[in-house]
Amino acid sequence: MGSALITSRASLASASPFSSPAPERVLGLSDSGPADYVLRIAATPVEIAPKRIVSTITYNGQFPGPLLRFKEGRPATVDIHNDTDTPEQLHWHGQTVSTDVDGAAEEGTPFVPAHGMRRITFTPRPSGLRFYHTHNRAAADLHAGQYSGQVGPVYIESGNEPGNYDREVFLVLKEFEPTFSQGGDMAQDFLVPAVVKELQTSGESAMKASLAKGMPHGYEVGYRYFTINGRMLGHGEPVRVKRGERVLFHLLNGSATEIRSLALPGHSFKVVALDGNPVPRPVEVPVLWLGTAERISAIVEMNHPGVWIMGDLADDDRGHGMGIIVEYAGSKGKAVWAPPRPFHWNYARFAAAGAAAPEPDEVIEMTFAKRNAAEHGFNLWTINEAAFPSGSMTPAYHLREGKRYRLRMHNASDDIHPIHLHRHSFEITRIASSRTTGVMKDVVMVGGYQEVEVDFTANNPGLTLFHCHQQLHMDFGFMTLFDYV
Ligand SMILES: [Cu+2]
Repeated sequence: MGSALITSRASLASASPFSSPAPERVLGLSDSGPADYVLRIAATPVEIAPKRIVSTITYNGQFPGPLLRFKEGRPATVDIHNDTDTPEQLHWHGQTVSTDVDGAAEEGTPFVPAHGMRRITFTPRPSGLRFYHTHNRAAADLHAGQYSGQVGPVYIESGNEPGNYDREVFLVLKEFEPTFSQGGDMAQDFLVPAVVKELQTSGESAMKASLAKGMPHGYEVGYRYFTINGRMLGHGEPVRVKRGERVLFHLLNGSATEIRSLALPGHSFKVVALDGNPVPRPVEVPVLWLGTAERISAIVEMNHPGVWIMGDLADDDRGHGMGIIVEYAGSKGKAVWAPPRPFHWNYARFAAAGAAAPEPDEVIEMTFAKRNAAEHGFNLWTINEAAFPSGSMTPAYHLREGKRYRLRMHNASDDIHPIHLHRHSFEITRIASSRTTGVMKDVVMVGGYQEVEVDFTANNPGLTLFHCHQQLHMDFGFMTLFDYV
């Protein structure tokens, strides 16, 4: 089941024995009728390769969870059943829903009780590639939260889909069997180098002081198995293509902690949407990079026949499964990998040329910092010196409805942080020293010792969670709450 590529609407309805009737049959407006979708959270085995079976918590007994298609603006009802012993939160990532539905305890969303259920009704928006995942805190429990298999794609149709393509392929990237290590993570340098000296000095001196006191490096998470659509490289159905076909890949990084890359030898990706939102300038790139929870929709013109590995640039991760075979009709043989030319990832490539974003009503300065191994061996993360208190949930920032806010983010650590804002989309307005406009997202990677600015309009009242999407970071302080006055 987990190996099936979800490529058509017809396969969706039959994807799981637990699937509800097709959306056409119900409007989702009544409390008593059948739901548009039924999701069931339970511990299940997932076969990631022949005879290699992992145990994890999934949606509807499959990994990834079923693709849910909605129509933008048309109310939908979803029944969420929880067959586990742990109360759960199901977060509708990237949608502008209410706090009651969003799926974050910090915003006050009720839990789906253990061995219980919740019915929710909401109006799906905005259109494009979204997803759903658990929003539970995992802390030191590597079976909980996003370390589990609770991830599934959402596509919200607007009738105005970007790009010109022959068919769609949804791919969910995900690792299994996490373990802790204490070696310190290797810095990744795929972003445009734009280090701010003061941030680097402050981050490096804090780390040096900690190590000088005899502290070890804080825990990091590594994985044993790597999969695309729940199958290790070479063990799932290949993406079967024909010469001349234009395939629209919808990619989702469903990792708890990892940044992923993807290349397809001899081909390039024309990026048409980031986090589900059409980009002003769809340009071709040789590599895609996705921070935790980021999505990319990209068209590949199939003009280089063969049997290829579409895989992660990291040999070790690809060697342990992070890839999928792309096979042309009529081609045979062993799948081939070749690394792409060196390339820096920069959201600004896809931005509108020459325009400037409107000035915000208010600028909010945020500095991110790491306290090495400060919390029982885990790194503690702070925003403006404050770690999010898991006990109390006092909002740190107060917004006025209708105003435009600019978050000026300064990263005083060497880690890349995929920063996420709930229930709103934001516009990237500055990366390092370059102003940008028109790129709308809900997650943005802020590079080590780098600066990024994003603007958003306060147009969805209620508590709004802001956090790093790296599970280990969000669980240990890297969160804050906005509220509306
Ligand atoms: Cu982070």
